[in-house]
Amino acid sequence: MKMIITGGAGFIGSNFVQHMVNKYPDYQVINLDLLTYAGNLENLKPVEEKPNYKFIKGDIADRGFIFNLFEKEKPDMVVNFAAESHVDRSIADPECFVRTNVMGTTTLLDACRSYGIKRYHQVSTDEVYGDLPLDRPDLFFTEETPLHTSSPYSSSKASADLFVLAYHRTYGLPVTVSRCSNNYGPYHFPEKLIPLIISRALADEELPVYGKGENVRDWLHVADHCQAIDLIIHNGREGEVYNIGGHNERTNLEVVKTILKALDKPESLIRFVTDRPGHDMRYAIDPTKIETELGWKPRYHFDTGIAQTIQWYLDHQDWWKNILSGEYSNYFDKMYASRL
Ligand code: NAD
Ligand code: TDX
Repeated sequence: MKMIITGGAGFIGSNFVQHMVNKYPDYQVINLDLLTYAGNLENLKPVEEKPNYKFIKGDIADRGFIFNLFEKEKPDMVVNFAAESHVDRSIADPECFVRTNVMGTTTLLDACRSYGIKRYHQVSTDEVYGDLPLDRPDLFFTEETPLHTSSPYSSSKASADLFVLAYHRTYGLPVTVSRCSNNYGPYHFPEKLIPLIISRALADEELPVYGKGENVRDWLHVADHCQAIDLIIHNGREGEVYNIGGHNERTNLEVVKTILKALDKPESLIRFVTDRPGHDMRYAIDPTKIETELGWKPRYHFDTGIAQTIQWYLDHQDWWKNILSGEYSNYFDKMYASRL
């Protein structure tokens, strides 16, 4: 089995590459990543010497490059993690979200059509369903929930999902799609809420909480996401969408306070700032389909998972301090200037 995993130098992709390389020594894993600001080969250190692992730098939206690569490698499977992934960046500058998330996906799909594929898997997000109201805790996203996006990011992801499913119906391409809730865990880029709060709290810096901090996210440990994708690519039915989530809903304020408590830092660091435009109120996944069809169950409860994650950031300060001192160093001042 030869797999191309795109976006394998990012947060979830690098966790998935490590999972596959270690679990399936007889699979050949090719990590294809453009190494944007979010891609980091440090994330692959634990597997970079393994004989079943190879890294290739390239752009999923570069048609000539992708077709040459498929002709040469003839992959059996493609798992597409590559994306622009940060909602705030999509609000500031939507265009590259269309290029990578939509055109990158259609380029990969066209290469799969031309060269043949046993399985194309699209890593999507619960954000394609829009949001749920805070006063209806009985409501959850199922695979039948209509797509109803809020941000340029989620719109680009929903668009990609529609192309993937259209290529199944129109051309019979063997595809699957997974829509997961918010991930947390090792190698999470420090622009996202949890690592941003951990790294800033450790430096006794102000912690920006959008609006009143009452928005709810359904947190899943990245290892549980990887295990779910492993099950879907091997046992999932072609043409199907699978939601992934573990019923770990928390308000943003609860998450921030949990981190402060674990780090023994004062809540006075919290600063309520101007809200994200179009900010989704609540995400909550109904995972019944993947649990009953594929026997998936998350291993991590948020309380233990977040404690382990905080410890990982304490043990790997060089990893995130390197990022904070590099190309990313001006990001906070630029992005938050109008909010603070
Ligand atoms: P990330 O931003 O950490 O990583 C994205 C990776 O894609 C980076 O390594 C980057 O270099 C690479 N990349 C970007 N543009 C590329 C291009 N044109 N060609 C090749 N590589 C390119 O993102 P993440 O948080 O790991 O998310 C991975 C996937 O999972 C995304 O598709 C995202 O939509 C989805 N997802 C994320 C979450 C979450 O909570 N982070 C939840 C559900 C779904
Ligand atoms: O500084 C902040 N302050 C704040 O209050 C940041 C960065 C975020 N927030 C809020 C916004 C959200 O309600 O915290 C929540 C989580 O924000 P993000 O970490 O930016 O994640 P979110 O917007 O929920 O999207 C994430 O989950 C779904 C990923 O980034 C997406 O790629 C994934 O599809």
